[in-house]
Amino acid sequence: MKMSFRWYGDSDPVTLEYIRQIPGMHGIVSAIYDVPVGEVWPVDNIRQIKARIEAHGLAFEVIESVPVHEDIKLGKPSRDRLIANYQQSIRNLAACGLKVICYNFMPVFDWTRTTLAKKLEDGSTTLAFTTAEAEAIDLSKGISLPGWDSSYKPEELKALLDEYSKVDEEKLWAHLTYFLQAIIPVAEEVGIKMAIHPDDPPRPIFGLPRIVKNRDDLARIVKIVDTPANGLTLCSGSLGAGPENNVEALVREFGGMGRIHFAHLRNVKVNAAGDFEETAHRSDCGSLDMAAIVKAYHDTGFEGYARPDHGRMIWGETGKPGYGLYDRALGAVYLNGLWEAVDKFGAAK
Ligand code: DNO
Repeated sequence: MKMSFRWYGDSDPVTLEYIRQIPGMHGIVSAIYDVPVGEVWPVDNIRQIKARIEAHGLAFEVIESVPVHEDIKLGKPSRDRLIANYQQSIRNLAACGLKVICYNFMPVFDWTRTTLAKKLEDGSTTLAFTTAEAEAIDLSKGISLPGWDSSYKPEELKALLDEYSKVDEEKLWAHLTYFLQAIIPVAEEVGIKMAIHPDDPPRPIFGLPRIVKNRDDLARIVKIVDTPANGLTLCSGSLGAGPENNVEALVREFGGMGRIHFAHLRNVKVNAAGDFEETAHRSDCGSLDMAAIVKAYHDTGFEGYARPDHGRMIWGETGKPGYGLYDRALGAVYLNGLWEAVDKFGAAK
């Protein structure tokens, strides 16, 4: 398991200098943030960020994310040009030594929370989601959410939602299939592993279709193009917020098939209705047994990349919700500790 840390580039208050001081840190997960969605990522930009990261003694082998343009998800005629650009970005990233590309296929909204700073008993704050609050959001007034790299103006959002009103789940599956059939052969040829991120939360929101929610969706995806280059980012927190999902079992099934290339490891406290708040990484803080999940990775011989996912805000830190330094660093050290313990004392017979 290669422990990694997400870094948002120069605008990130968490610096590479700090990240390299976290024990057991292998590398950085990042992206090119100044190329518009749908355009090709130039080799020069990739080389520059890679050189900066490597100058800090860290590897740069994972991209999160190369975003998928909405026209591809909508299946519009313009998708062929956009897919050709995506293929070229894959080639350029491979030429610079990148190994894994994380992406998602969520219409319009990436990860969604209804509260960014819910106060916990210990005084820390965390991200949370309730369906009741999500349903109360009036999309006609526009919306700005933390997962977005850019927020839409109300009229743009309305136009996009209108277009999606004609796309049901099966259409979205067809559009994902078209995309994967075009990009996976390119990824395979140049030695890149694609890793789709699950929907977060793992259910339809705002009436939009979502198709990466549970075991059956993941099983269907890996079959669309049945080759290791068509793989998964297994996000314990996203899938774990679906009461029907057993994350440990998912790791055993898809890790056992060699299809998990990137592990997002975080804990959530979730109720039977799927409302949840994010917690510290330790098992006793949330609903997920993180030790069992890490052991499942170990048992399946996982050699891919992992990162502590969101953290709470602790010790007075301010910054990008979910992406402060302290709680994520604690998470990384805890997860590496679990791994070391399983490795030395708990390996499967
Ligand atoms: C949230 C992240 C997601 C993820 C994308 C992948 O914190 O895990 O935004 O980066 O869904 O494309």
